Amino acid sequence: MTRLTSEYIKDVPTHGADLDSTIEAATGRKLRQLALEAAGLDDDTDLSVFTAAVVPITSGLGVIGGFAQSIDAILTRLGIDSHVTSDTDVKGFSEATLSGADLVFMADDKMFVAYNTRERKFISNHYGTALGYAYILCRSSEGVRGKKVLVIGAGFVGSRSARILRDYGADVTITDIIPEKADMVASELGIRSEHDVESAVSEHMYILNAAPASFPGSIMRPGVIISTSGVPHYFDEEAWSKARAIVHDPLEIGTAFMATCSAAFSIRGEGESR
Ligand code: PYL
Repeated sequence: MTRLTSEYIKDVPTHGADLDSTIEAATGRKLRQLALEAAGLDDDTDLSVFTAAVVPITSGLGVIGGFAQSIDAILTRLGIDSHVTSDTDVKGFSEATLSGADLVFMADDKMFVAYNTRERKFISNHYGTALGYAYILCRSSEGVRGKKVLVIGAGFVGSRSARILRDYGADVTITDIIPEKADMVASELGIRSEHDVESAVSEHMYILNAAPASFPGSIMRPGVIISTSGVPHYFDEEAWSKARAIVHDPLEIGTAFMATCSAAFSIRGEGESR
């Protein structure tokens, strides 16, 4: 997992409308609606009944400037009553729980979770990101059932995305710069693996990129749809002109799907941590 930087997330608190217009152009829906749908919740679900606390965590490489504030802005955009705790780490977590927060968001260098204090279950950013980018790809292509879909990256997010897309009925191929990783996930999920990344990109119209990859537009097919969580993130001019949609953001999509899936534990009364 690539560690974000303050520079990379500096626009998150204010870029909501821009991100929504990109997502709406690709899927016909805004982010909040997609995140509710994917969590099995009605479009008119009132998330303002949930309070959330975001706890800055100083362990490891420490706090990322603006990270907690970005999460807070994303949750507020969803309609959740959110705040950043005044303390960090364990003291911050105790402040969150004593304040009665329903959802606690916190991230160290290894994991970012949304913990539902009512149900004692959590949703990881790996899962929220995998679900978010897979669902956006699915909605961007009027469904992926029976369609050839390429997943680039066989790490936490890529392997979970591949499973979700397979379960949506897609004909999934997975690839990774370490071929053995792709082979292992392919064998576990009963999907295909491809060792030649460039050849795989040139053969697919639907791509979920979960790696810090950047591939030239010259190998892409016109009209390709790319749902890409990978950071760093770069596509050349030819890629932008050829693609029907390239959906990316460094933090908001994964966080929004974490939030609705975590709230769904309380609303639907079912589901397990993941
Ligand atoms: C959750 C992001 C998505 C991509 N990479 C992940 C990352 O950068 N993780 C590290 C997050 C550290 C946050 C820091 C703070 O400000 O609380 N502990």
